[in-house]
Amino acid sequence: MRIDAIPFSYDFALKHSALVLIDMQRDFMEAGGFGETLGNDVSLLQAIVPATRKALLAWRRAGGLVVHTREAHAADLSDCPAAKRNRGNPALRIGDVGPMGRILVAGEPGNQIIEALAPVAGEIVIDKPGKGAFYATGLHELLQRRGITHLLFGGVTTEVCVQTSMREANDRGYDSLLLEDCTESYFPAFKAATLEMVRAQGGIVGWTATSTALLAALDSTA
Ligand code: C5J
Repeated sequence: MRIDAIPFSYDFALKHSALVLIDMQRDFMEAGGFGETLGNDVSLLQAIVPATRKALLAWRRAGGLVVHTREAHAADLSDCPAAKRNRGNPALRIGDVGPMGRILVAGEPGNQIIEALAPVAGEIVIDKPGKGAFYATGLHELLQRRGITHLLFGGVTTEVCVQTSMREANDRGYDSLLLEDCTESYFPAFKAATLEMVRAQGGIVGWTATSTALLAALDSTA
């Protein structure tokens, strides 16, 4: 299959590819979660839900592998270094009790993926303690076992966990594409800059494309 992408077309075989949705969790997307405790306007992120859902449903229909990640810490915070927990001056820190349970702690209501994008049976869900999806998760080994070589990314936030995961993927040899309208930031300028950074210099990290271009590619082989 071929997607009309920047800086040039992105060729992939569905059976060697995965759609990776980064951290589409209530903690980042909804009021009362981690994103809001950091002072962000979380409503900005809601804009990508319809396009991301459409892409997810089309990818599922085509039979592609789906990976969801959650930024999630153990209840005892043994996987949350002080360098992470003590950053900034948030109203609530990781592990504190908020309106949706303990902030960024695995199993809490706020840590769940939003309903519109909830995983279904057979999809992979990775709990990650860091910003990158490959750090301390076993994701690379899992993808290797399945013969995955190409990753199509969406999720939040563009310049933090999405970009970190794409760079990790690039270092591990995956051809990676970022779906432009399926990723969002609390800072529009950071999203725009990240898209540019990913695809600059001949695609130094990877490709970007719209979800419409992905849907067209999937349709062309249906
Ligand atoms: C952040 C993320 N922004 N998922 N996490 O702390 O991007």
